[in-house]
Amino acid sequence: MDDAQLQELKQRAPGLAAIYHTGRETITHAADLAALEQARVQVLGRKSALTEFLRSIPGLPAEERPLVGRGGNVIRKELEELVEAREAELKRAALSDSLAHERIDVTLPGQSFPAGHEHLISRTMREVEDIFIGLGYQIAEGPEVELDYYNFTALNTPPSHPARSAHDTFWVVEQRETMPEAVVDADRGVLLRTHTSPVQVRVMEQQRPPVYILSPGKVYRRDSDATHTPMFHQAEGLVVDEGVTLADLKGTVAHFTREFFGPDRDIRVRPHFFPFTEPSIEVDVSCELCGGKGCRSCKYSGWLEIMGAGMVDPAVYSFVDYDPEKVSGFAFGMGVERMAMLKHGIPDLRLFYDNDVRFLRQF
Ligand code: 2NM
Repeated sequence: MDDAQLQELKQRAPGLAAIYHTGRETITHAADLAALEQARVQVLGRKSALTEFLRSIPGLPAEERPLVGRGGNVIRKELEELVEAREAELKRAALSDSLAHERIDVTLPGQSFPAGHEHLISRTMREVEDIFIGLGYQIAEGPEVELDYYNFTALNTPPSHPARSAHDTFWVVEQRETMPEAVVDADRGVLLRTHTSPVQVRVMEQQRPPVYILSPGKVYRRDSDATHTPMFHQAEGLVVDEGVTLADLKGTVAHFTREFFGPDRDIRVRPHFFPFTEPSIEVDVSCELCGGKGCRSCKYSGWLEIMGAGMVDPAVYSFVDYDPEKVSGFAFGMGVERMAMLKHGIPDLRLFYDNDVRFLRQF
Protein backbone atom coordinates (compact mmCIF):
# COMPACT_ATOMS: atom_id res chain seq x y z
CA MET A 1 0.00 0.00 0.00
CA ASP A 2 1.52 3.30 -0.98
CA ASP A 3 1.42 6.46 1.17
CA ALA A 4 -1.49 8.04 -0.71
CA GLN A 5 -3.63 4.94 -0.28
CA LEU A 6 -2.72 4.82 3.39
CA GLN A 7 -3.65 8.46 3.90
CA GLU A 8 -7.03 7.84 2.31
CA LEU A 9 -7.58 4.77 4.45
CA LYS A 10 -6.69 6.74 7.60
CA GLN A 11 -9.35 9.30 6.79
CA ARG A 12 -12.09 6.95 5.72
CA ALA A 13 -11.47 4.08 8.08
CA PRO A 14 -9.14 5.11 10.91
CA GLY A 15 -9.85 1.87 12.83
CA LEU A 16 -8.58 -0.24 9.93
CA ALA A 17 -5.50 1.94 9.52
CA ALA A 18 -4.69 1.41 13.23
CA ILE A 19 -5.10 -2.37 12.81
CA TYR A 20 -2.73 -2.25 9.87
CA HIS A 21 -0.12 -0.29 11.83
CA THR A 22 -0.22 -2.46 14.93
CA GLY A 23 -0.18 -5.61 12.77
CA ARG A 24 2.94 -4.51 10.93
CA GLU A 25 4.68 -3.65 14.19
CA THR A 26 3.78 -6.95 15.80
CA ILE A 27 4.95 -9.00 12.82
CA THR A 28 8.21 -7.18 12.15
CA HIS A 29 9.18 -7.28 15.83
CA ALA A 30 8.79 -11.06 16.15
CA ALA A 31 12.29 -12.09 17.22
CA ASP A 32 12.14 -15.78 16.26
CA LEU A 33 9.94 -18.28 14.48
CA ALA A 34 7.92 -19.14 17.58
CA ALA A 35 7.24 -15.46 18.28
CA LEU A 36 6.29 -14.99 14.63
CA GLU A 37 3.69 -17.76 14.84
CA GLN A 38 2.22 -16.08 17.94
CA ALA A 39 2.20 -12.76 16.08
CA ARG A 40 0.44 -14.37 13.10
CA VAL A 41 -2.32 -15.73 15.31
CA GLN A 42 -2.61 -12.42 17.09
CA VAL A 43 -2.77 -10.32 13.90
CA LEU A 44 -4.53 -12.62 11.42
CA GLY A 45 -6.19 -15.31 13.55
CA ARG A 46 -9.91 -15.89 14.02
CA LYS A 47 -10.02 -13.72 17.16
CA SER A 48 -7.86 -10.91 15.77
CA ALA A 49 -9.05 -7.29 15.49
CA LEU A 50 -8.70 -7.57 11.69
CA THR A 51 -10.95 -10.62 11.44
CA GLU A 52 -13.51 -8.93 13.65
CA PHE A 53 -13.34 -5.84 11.53
CA LEU A 54 -13.88 -7.80 8.32
CA ARG A 55 -16.83 -9.57 9.92
CA SER A 56 -18.43 -6.22 10.76
CA ILE A 57 -18.39 -4.98 7.16
CA PRO A 58 -21.83 -6.33 6.16
CA GLY A 59 -23.34 -4.10 8.90
CA LEU A 60 -21.81 -0.88 7.52
CA PRO A 61 -23.73 1.66 5.46
CA ALA A 62 -23.96 0.54 1.82
CA GLU A 63 -21.84 3.41 0.41
CA GLU A 64 -18.90 2.63 2.74
CA ARG A 65 -18.85 -1.08 2.17
CA PRO A 66 -16.93 -1.31 -1.15
CA LEU A 67 -14.03 0.87 -0.09
CA VAL A 68 -13.70 -0.52 3.41
CA GLY A 69 -14.17 -4.08 2.14
CA ARG A 70 -11.47 -3.70 -0.49
CA GLY A 71 -9.18 -1.93 1.99
CA GLY A 72 -9.67 -4.71 4.55
CA ASN A 73 -8.76 -7.42 2.06
CA VAL A 74 -5.74 -5.53 0.77
CA ILE A 75 -4.54 -5.11 4.35
CA ARG A 76 -5.07 -8.79 5.18
CA LYS A 77 -3.11 -9.83 2.10
CA GLU A 78 -0.29 -7.39 2.91
CA LEU A 79 -0.06 -8.59 6.47
CA GLU A 80 -0.01 -12.21 5.29
CA GLU A 81 2.82 -11.41 2.90
CA LEU A 82 4.63 -9.63 5.69
CA VAL A 83 4.42 -12.79 7.83
CA GLU A 84 5.88 -14.83 4.98
CA ALA A 85 8.67 -12.31 4.41
CA ARG A 86 9.47 -12.19 8.12
CA GLU A 87 9.48 -15.98 8.29
CA ALA A 88 11.95 -16.21 5.41
CA GLU A 89 14.12 -13.57 7.07
CA LEU A 90 14.12 -15.38 10.43
CA LYS A 91 14.93 -18.72 8.76
CA ARG A 92 17.85 -17.15 6.91
CA ALA A 93 19.12 -15.64 10.14
CA ALA A 94 18.78 -18.98 11.96
CA LEU A 95 20.72 -20.72 9.19
CA SER A 96 23.58 -18.25 9.10
CA ASP A 97 23.66 -18.34 12.90
CA SER A 98 24.04 -22.14 12.93
CA LEU A 99 26.57 -21.96 10.11
CA ALA A 100 28.61 -19.54 12.18
CA HIS A 101 28.34 -21.36 15.51
CA GLU A 102 28.04 -25.02 14.58
CA ARG A 103 30.75 -24.87 12.00
CA ILE A 104 33.02 -27.94 11.86
CA ASP A 105 36.41 -28.16 10.25
CA VAL A 106 36.13 -31.28 8.14
CA THR A 107 39.87 -31.22 7.50
CA LEU A 108 40.65 -31.92 11.18
CA PRO A 109 41.85 -35.49 11.86
CA GLY A 110 38.97 -37.75 12.89
CA GLN A 111 38.42 -38.86 16.46
CA SER A 112 40.30 -42.09 16.94
CA PHE A 113 38.95 -44.90 19.08
CA PRO A 114 41.89 -46.86 20.46
CA ALA A 115 41.47 -50.50 19.56
CA GLY A 116 43.05 -53.17 21.69
CA HIS A 117 45.11 -55.91 20.19
CA GLU A 118 46.27 -59.43 20.77
CA HIS A 119 48.29 -59.98 23.97
CA LEU A 120 51.96 -60.78 23.39
CA ILE A 121 51.46 -64.27 24.84
CA SER A 122 48.64 -65.03 22.41
CA ARG A 123 50.70 -63.66 19.57
CA THR A 124 53.76 -65.70 20.52
CA MET A 125 51.63 -68.83 20.86
CA ARG A 126 50.22 -68.19 17.38
CA GLU A 127 53.72 -67.69 15.96
CA VAL A 128 54.80 -71.03 17.43
CA GLU A 129 51.64 -72.71 16.12
CA ASP A 130 52.14 -71.26 12.64
CA ILE A 131 55.66 -72.69 12.38
CA PHE A 132 54.48 -76.19 13.23
CA ILE A 133 51.39 -75.90 11.05
CA GLY A 134 53.91 -75.16 8.30
CA LEU A 135 55.51 -78.54 9.07
CA GLY A 136 52.16 -80.31 8.75
CA TYR A 137 51.36 -80.59 12.48
CA GLN A 138 47.81 -80.38 13.78
CA ILE A 139 46.87 -78.24 16.78
CA ALA A 140 45.42 -80.36 19.61
CA GLU A 141 43.73 -78.86 22.65
CA GLY A 142 42.31 -80.45 25.79
CA PRO A 143 40.95 -79.77 29.28
CA GLU A 144 42.78 -77.57 31.79
CA VAL A 145 41.07 -79.44 34.62
CA GLU A 146 42.56 -82.88 34.09
CA LEU A 147 42.58 -86.36 35.55
CA ASP A 148 45.62 -87.55 37.45
CA TYR A 149 45.73 -90.46 35.00
CA TYR A 150 46.38 -88.28 31.94
CA ASN A 151 48.56 -85.72 33.69
CA PHE A 152 50.84 -88.14 35.55
CA THR A 153 50.17 -91.88 35.43
CA ALA A 154 50.04 -92.35 31.66
CA LEU A 155 53.11 -90.13 31.39
CA ASN A 156 55.10 -92.68 33.35
CA THR A 157 55.35 -90.40 36.37
CA PRO A 158 55.49 -92.50 39.54
CA PRO A 159 53.38 -91.80 42.65
CA SER A 160 56.52 -90.75 44.50
CA HIS A 161 57.43 -88.05 41.97
CA PRO A 162 57.66 -84.59 43.61
CA ALA A 163 55.52 -83.03 40.83
CA ARG A 164 52.60 -85.11 42.16
CA SER A 165 52.77 -83.57 45.63
CA ALA A 166 50.24 -81.08 46.93
CA HIS A 167 53.23 -78.79 47.20
CA ASP A 168 53.72 -78.61 43.42
CA THR A 169 50.29 -79.29 41.92
CA PHE A 170 46.88 -77.64 42.34
CA TRP A 171 44.59 -80.54 43.23
CA VAL A 172 40.89 -80.04 42.60
CA VAL A 173 40.03 -83.43 44.12
CA GLU A 174 42.82 -85.34 45.80
CA GLN A 175 42.57 -89.01 45.09
CA ARG A 176 42.49 -89.94 48.77
CA GLU A 177 39.26 -87.93 49.04
CA THR A 178 37.54 -90.08 46.45
CA MET A 179 39.10 -93.51 47.01
CA PRO A 180 39.66 -95.80 49.99
CA GLU A 181 43.25 -96.45 51.14
CA ALA A 182 43.53 -99.74 49.33
CA VAL A 183 43.14 -98.26 45.86
CA VAL A 184 45.03 -94.97 46.07
CA ASP A 185 46.72 -95.83 42.78
CA ALA A 186 43.45 -95.73 40.90
CA ASP A 187 44.22 -92.32 39.32
CA ARG A 188 40.94 -90.75 40.29
CA GLY A 189 42.46 -87.46 41.42
CA VAL A 190 41.47 -84.30 39.59
CA LEU A 191 43.95 -81.45 39.14
CA LEU A 192 44.85 -78.36 37.15
CA ARG A 193 47.13 -79.78 34.46
CA THR A 194 50.81 -79.10 35.10
CA HIS A 195 51.76 -79.43 31.43
CA THR A 196 49.90 -79.91 28.12
CA SER A 197 51.24 -83.46 27.63
CA PRO A 198 47.96 -85.01 28.89
CA VAL A 199 46.39 -83.67 25.67
CA GLN A 200 48.89 -85.75 23.74
CA VAL A 201 48.03 -88.89 25.70
CA ARG A 202 44.37 -88.23 24.90
CA VAL A 203 45.17 -87.86 21.19
CA MET A 204 47.24 -91.08 21.16
CA GLU A 205 44.37 -92.87 22.88
CA GLN A 206 42.05 -91.78 20.03
CA GLN A 207 44.32 -91.91 17.01
CA ARG A 208 46.81 -94.43 15.50
CA PRO A 209 50.20 -93.21 14.21
CA PRO A 210 51.26 -91.22 12.29
CA VAL A 211 50.74 -88.43 14.84
CA TYR A 212 52.10 -84.91 14.29
CA ILE A 213 50.55 -82.55 16.84
CA LEU A 214 51.24 -79.38 18.79
CA SER A 215 49.40 -78.71 22.06
CA PRO A 216 49.38 -75.08 23.18
CA GLY A 217 47.63 -73.85 26.31
CA LYS A 218 47.54 -72.79 29.94
CA VAL A 219 49.19 -74.89 32.62
CA TYR A 220 49.29 -74.54 36.41
CA ARG A 221 51.97 -75.10 39.02
CA ARG A 222 52.21 -74.05 42.65
CA ASP A 223 55.06 -71.62 42.07
CA SER A 224 55.07 -67.87 42.54
CA ASP A 225 58.20 -65.74 42.51
CA ALA A 226 60.16 -63.45 40.19
CA THR A 227 60.60 -66.17 37.57
CA HIS A 228 57.46 -68.30 38.12
CA THR A 229 53.73 -67.59 37.95
CA PRO A 230 51.08 -70.09 39.12
CA MET A 231 49.64 -70.09 35.59
CA PHE A 232 51.74 -69.96 32.44
CA HIS A 233 51.57 -71.14 28.84
CA GLN A 234 53.17 -74.08 27.13
CA ALA A 235 53.38 -75.47 23.65
CA GLU A 236 54.25 -79.12 23.45
CA GLY A 237 54.86 -81.12 20.31
CA LEU A 238 54.52 -84.83 19.64
CA VAL A 239 55.54 -86.88 16.63
CA VAL A 240 54.96 -90.65 16.42
CA ASP A 241 55.60 -92.42 13.15
CA GLU A 242 57.67 -95.26 11.72
CA GLY A 243 61.43 -94.72 11.91
CA VAL A 244 61.44 -91.41 13.83
CA THR A 245 64.85 -90.72 15.44
CA LEU A 246 66.61 -88.22 17.67
CA ALA A 247 68.08 -86.70 14.46
CA ASP A 248 64.52 -85.84 13.36
CA LEU A 249 63.96 -84.18 16.72
CA LYS A 250 67.15 -82.11 16.37
CA GLY A 251 66.32 -81.10 12.80
CA THR A 252 62.79 -80.13 13.77
CA VAL A 253 63.95 -78.04 16.73
CA ALA A 254 66.68 -76.34 14.64
CA HIS A 255 64.13 -75.44 11.97
CA PHE A 256 61.70 -74.12 14.58
CA THR A 257 64.40 -72.07 16.32
CA ARG A 258 65.50 -70.36 13.10
CA GLU A 259 61.93 -69.63 12.07
CA PHE A 260 61.13 -68.21 15.49
CA PHE A 261 64.32 -66.30 16.40
CA GLY A 262 65.97 -65.73 13.02
CA PRO A 263 68.18 -67.59 10.54
CA ASP A 264 71.54 -67.18 12.26
CA ARG A 265 70.72 -69.14 15.39
CA ASP A 266 72.39 -72.41 16.34
CA ILE A 267 71.09 -74.98 18.77
CA ARG A 268 72.82 -77.45 21.03
CA VAL A 269 71.42 -80.30 23.10
CA ARG A 270 72.44 -81.52 26.54
CA PRO A 271 71.34 -84.74 28.24
CA HIS A 272 68.52 -84.42 30.75
CA PHE A 273 65.85 -86.54 32.40
CA PHE A 274 62.06 -86.64 32.05
CA PRO A 275 59.89 -89.55 33.18
CA PHE A 276 58.09 -89.65 29.78
CA THR A 277 61.08 -89.53 27.42
CA GLU A 278 64.20 -91.66 27.05
CA PRO A 279 66.67 -90.37 26.17
CA SER A 280 65.75 -86.84 27.26
CA ILE A 281 67.48 -83.62 26.33
CA GLU A 282 67.42 -79.93 26.99
CA VAL A 283 67.80 -77.61 24.00
CA ASP A 284 69.70 -74.32 24.03
CA VAL A 285 69.76 -71.58 21.39
CA SER A 286 72.85 -69.48 20.75
CA CYS A 287 72.76 -66.10 22.48
CA GLU A 288 72.27 -63.31 19.98
CA LEU A 289 73.25 -60.46 22.31
CA CYS A 290 76.87 -61.60 22.54
CA GLY A 291 77.05 -63.75 19.44
CA GLY A 292 77.89 -66.73 21.62
CA LYS A 293 80.84 -65.08 23.40
CA GLY A 294 79.03 -64.82 26.71
CA CYS A 295 77.15 -61.97 28.39
CA ARG A 296 74.94 -61.24 31.38
CA SER A 297 71.80 -62.35 29.50
CA CYS A 298 73.17 -65.87 28.83
CA LYS A 299 74.99 -65.99 32.16
CA TYR A 300 78.30 -65.92 30.25
CA SER A 301 77.64 -69.29 28.64
CA GLY A 302 76.75 -68.12 25.11
CA TRP A 303 73.58 -70.27 25.25
CA LEU A 304 69.95 -69.79 26.31
CA GLU A 305 67.76 -72.72 27.35
CA ILE A 306 64.56 -72.89 25.30
CA MET A 307 62.98 -76.32 25.68
CA GLY A 308 62.96 -79.84 27.03
CA ALA A 309 62.53 -82.80 24.69
CA GLY A 310 63.27 -86.44 24.11
CA MET A 311 62.28 -89.71 22.47
CA VAL A 312 58.92 -90.86 23.84
CA ASP A 313 59.50 -93.57 26.46
CA PRO A 314 58.05 -96.96 25.42
CA ALA A 315 56.35 -97.03 28.83
CA VAL A 316 54.08 -94.19 27.60
CA TYR A 317 53.11 -96.23 24.52
CA SER A 318 51.94 -99.10 26.74
CA PHE A 319 49.18 -96.82 28.13
CA VAL A 320 47.86 -95.97 24.66
CA ASP A 321 48.36 -99.34 23.03
CA TYR A 322 51.03 -98.25 20.54
CA ASP A 323 53.62 -100.90 19.58
CA PRO A 324 57.14 -99.57 20.30
CA GLU A 325 58.51 -102.27 17.97
CA LYS A 326 56.68 -100.62 15.07
CA VAL A 327 56.68 -96.91 15.86
CA SER A 328 58.91 -94.40 17.57
CA GLY A 329 58.55 -90.71 18.27
CA PHE A 330 59.79 -87.58 19.89
CA ALA A 331 58.19 -84.94 22.06
CA PHE A 332 59.20 -81.49 23.18
CA GLY A 333 57.86 -78.77 25.40
CA MET A 334 58.50 -75.04 25.69
CA GLY A 335 57.29 -72.21 27.90
CA VAL A 336 55.58 -69.54 25.81
CA GLU A 337 56.38 -66.70 28.26
CA ARG A 338 60.04 -67.66 28.19
CA MET A 339 60.08 -67.73 24.38
CA ALA A 340 58.51 -64.26 24.24
CA MET A 341 60.99 -62.92 26.83
CA LEU A 342 63.97 -64.24 24.89
CA LYS A 343 62.66 -62.98 21.55
CA HIS A 344 61.82 -59.46 22.74
CA GLY A 345 64.33 -58.95 25.57
CA ILE A 346 61.65 -58.74 28.26
CA PRO A 347 63.35 -58.69 31.68
CA ASP A 348 60.54 -59.74 34.04
CA LEU A 349 57.89 -62.45 33.64
CA ARG A 350 55.40 -60.51 35.75
CA LEU A 351 55.12 -57.78 33.09
CA PHE A 352 52.88 -60.16 31.11
CA TYR A 353 50.29 -60.21 33.86
CA ASP A 354 50.42 -56.66 35.27
CA ASN A 355 48.26 -55.58 32.32
CA ASP A 356 49.99 -52.21 32.14
CA VAL A 357 49.08 -50.99 28.66
CA ARG A 358 52.36 -49.05 28.44
CA PHE A 359 54.04 -52.45 28.35
CA LEU A 360 51.43 -54.32 26.31
CA ARG A 361 51.08 -51.79 23.51
CA GLN A 362 54.75 -52.12 22.61
CA PHE A 363 54.12 -55.46 20.99
C1 2NM B 1 58.55 -81.87 27.55
C2 2NM B 1 59.81 -82.42 27.49
C3 2NM B 1 59.94 -83.72 27.00
C4 2NM B 1 56.39 -84.58 26.26
C5 2NM B 1 56.23 -85.93 26.24
C6 2NM B 1 54.97 -86.16 25.78
C7 2NM B 1 54.30 -87.46 25.57
F1 2NM B 1 52.98 -87.29 25.65
F2 2NM B 1 54.57 -87.90 24.38
F3 2NM B 1 54.70 -88.34 26.45
N1 2NM B 1 54.41 -84.98 25.57
N2 2NM B 1 55.29 -84.01 25.86
C8 2NM B 1 57.58 -83.83 26.66
C9 2NM B 1 58.82 -84.42 26.59
C10 2NM B 1 57.45 -82.55 27.13
O1 2NM B 1 58.32 -80.61 28.03
C11 2NM B 1 59.35 -79.90 28.65
